[in-house]
Amino acid sequence: MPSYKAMAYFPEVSGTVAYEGPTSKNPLAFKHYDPNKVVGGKTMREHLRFTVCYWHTFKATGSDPFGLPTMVRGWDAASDPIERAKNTMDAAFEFFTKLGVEYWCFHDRDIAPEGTDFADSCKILQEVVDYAEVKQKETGVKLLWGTANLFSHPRYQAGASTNPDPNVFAYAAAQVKHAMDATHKLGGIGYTFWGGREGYDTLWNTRMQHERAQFARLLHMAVNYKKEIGFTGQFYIEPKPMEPTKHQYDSDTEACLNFLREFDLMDHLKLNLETNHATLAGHTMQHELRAAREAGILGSVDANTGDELIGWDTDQFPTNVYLTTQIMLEILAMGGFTTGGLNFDAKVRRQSIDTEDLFYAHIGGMDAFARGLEIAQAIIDDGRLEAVVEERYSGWSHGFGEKVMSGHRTFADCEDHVLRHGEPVRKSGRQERLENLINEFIL
Ligand code: XLS
Ligand code: NI
Ligand code: NI
Repeated sequence: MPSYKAMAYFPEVSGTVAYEGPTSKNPLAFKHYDPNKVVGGKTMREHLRFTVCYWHTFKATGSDPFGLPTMVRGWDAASDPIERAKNTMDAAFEFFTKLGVEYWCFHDRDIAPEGTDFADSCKILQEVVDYAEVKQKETGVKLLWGTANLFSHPRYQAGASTNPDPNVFAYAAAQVKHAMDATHKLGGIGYTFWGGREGYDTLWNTRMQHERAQFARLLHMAVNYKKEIGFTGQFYIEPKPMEPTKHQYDSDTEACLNFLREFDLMDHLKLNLETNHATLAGHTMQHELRAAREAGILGSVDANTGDELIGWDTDQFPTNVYLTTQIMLEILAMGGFTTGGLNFDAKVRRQSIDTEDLFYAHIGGMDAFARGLEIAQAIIDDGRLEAVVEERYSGWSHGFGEKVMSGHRTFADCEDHVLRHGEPVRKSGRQERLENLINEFIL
């Protein structure tokens, strides 16, 4: 990757964060992520497709519902909003390059401030996108996906595409049109729909099915517009059950599957799954990934984690190797990422106020995923886990089981089978043995 000369905002790293191996004590070095190391036939860089998100890493200020911003960033110093946006872009590309990641992603309103009216906002976005295009060319950093922020502005208080007012729907659609143009211009590999306010606060004022159908209309319009402009990137829905709404219509993988099938959108969207959203939905990330993968709609990952006790979307950096192993097992099982990647939709804590904390956070996440990848590949190469599962289901691949699954057996046939074979022989599920087997690779 070509090096990027500006080094104004992150003086703590002078070149690129280096791989120094597991014995290094340097907090600004990788201990496990060695981009060129080959694991299962591909380099770590090719497998993991690390992505830095714009909103948390460069726009988060440390404010929370109870407190003011804690972080003062050099790139926020200018008083002119467009100058500030360009300085932030400089800082972002300096960070991507120093960290050595190949991808980034953004919301339209992260990179460009809202103007005096819609046309003015579009003009500003255009100007910043042109600026980003130059930076991408200079550095070789690519856009994993773009998206539109359809949740921050007060106009979206009752939803964007799911708003009871068609005028708001129109505004949201027009904003998506321009966010798609921006993504297309920057060669985006994907485009994400996260329905922040596409849900309800109370059912007393809500027509749920009507709102779901409105959401589907917006997505169909997006599919049509994609063809119109020749954008070939992958569309994603990012499920989340709640927060800021009480209930979001894209609440989890299985709800999204139902929605996509109901509204004839299965061919057009995959899922971008986020760990903290999975846990908010009362699932594990492993469950969400598995359900999506087996339905053929696993696309990309927002790599973060929640707090076991806080219970909201704390968007923390992932450091748990059990989690990263589970994620990478599913990613390897789908044959690896094609359009997707591991996007750190994660923010440093409110007290982590220095720019160097942004490096520690990403380095930790990248190392945890590098180990997760190696462990997952070792589990696959070892084959014992798969052999146990294979054995467990072996009855379905021949004889009576095979005939049931191919639709050649009736209730009467089943009764006859029971009468001839008697009580089934119970077998252990071997959960503890398998948990120990996984630990063999992790410990
Ligand atoms: C919020 C979402 C958001 C999406 C992009 O919870 O994770 O950050 O990833 O709109
Ligand atoms: Ni996300
Ligand atoms: Ni989130």
